[in-house]
Amino acid sequence: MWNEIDQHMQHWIREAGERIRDAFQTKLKIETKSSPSDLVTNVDREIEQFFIERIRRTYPTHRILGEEGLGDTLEALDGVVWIIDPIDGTMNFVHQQRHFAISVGVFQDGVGMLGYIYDVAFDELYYAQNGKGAFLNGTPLPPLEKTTLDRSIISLNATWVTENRRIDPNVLAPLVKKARGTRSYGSAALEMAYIAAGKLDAYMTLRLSPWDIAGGMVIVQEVGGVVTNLYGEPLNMIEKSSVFVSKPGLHEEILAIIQR
Ligand code: 2AM
Ligand code: CA
Ligand code: CA
Ligand code: CA
Repeated sequence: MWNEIDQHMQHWIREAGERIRDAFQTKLKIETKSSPSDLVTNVDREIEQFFIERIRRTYPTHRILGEEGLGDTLEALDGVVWIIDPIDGTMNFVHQQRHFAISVGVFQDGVGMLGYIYDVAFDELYYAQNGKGAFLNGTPLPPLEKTTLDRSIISLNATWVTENRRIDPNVLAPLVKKARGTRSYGSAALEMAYIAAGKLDAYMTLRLSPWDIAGGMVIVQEVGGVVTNLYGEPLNMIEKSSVFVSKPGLHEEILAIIQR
């Protein structure tokens, strides 16, 4: 069953990517949601609808959780649930026409079975099937090796090291100081894909929704990366949470610093 779903999805996600690239030739309708930095466009909604139509036609018993709310309202994760972020990194999509991704995770009874992150501008499809490995455009991604903070690039949003209402900047400062470098890409999905591919070593953020991380979780775990909240606890795919994704070894080292 998972191989069959994967075959459909490989086609659907590339077709959706083509539609997004075509949309660059049109005028985007841009709106704000919860704040001036929280953007949504007509393309976000159209791409979510694109997946929903195909999933419903092919798998009428499956349920769908999508960021733009065109799917189902879910209270639990029983059965097969598709968790979809049609465009992760909408601000990058609007301002930069790159560094955004389609992110999809397929879960069964709360367990991640398939994960997809499609970097549309670069035509790079990261995907994984639980127990079968992770791939980038068909090439297997090797297992992640242990590393240490002083050899690591960590990804975090600069807002968290300024005064804010979620975390004491003094907690993160020693981390930023000790790391080899820091980055911020503005797409949680791509940041997780980069960890799976070994391009980043850790990623942390204070409040994300299931659709931001569902695809990435399957892909990262498949190569031996660790995905928890900032307290080191497992994530569930039904509520918002902080997120901390890292190579093995480094995960323990960073947790020890931020929990000090
Ligand atoms: P989005 O583009 O799908 O909304 C940006 O740093 C990352 O945080 C993106 O993955 C973005 O996903 C996510 N994000 C979650 N909530 C957000 C919000 N309220 N405003 C902007 N980005 C948000
Ligand atoms: Ca959004
Ligand atoms: Ca998102
Ligand atoms: Ca989105």
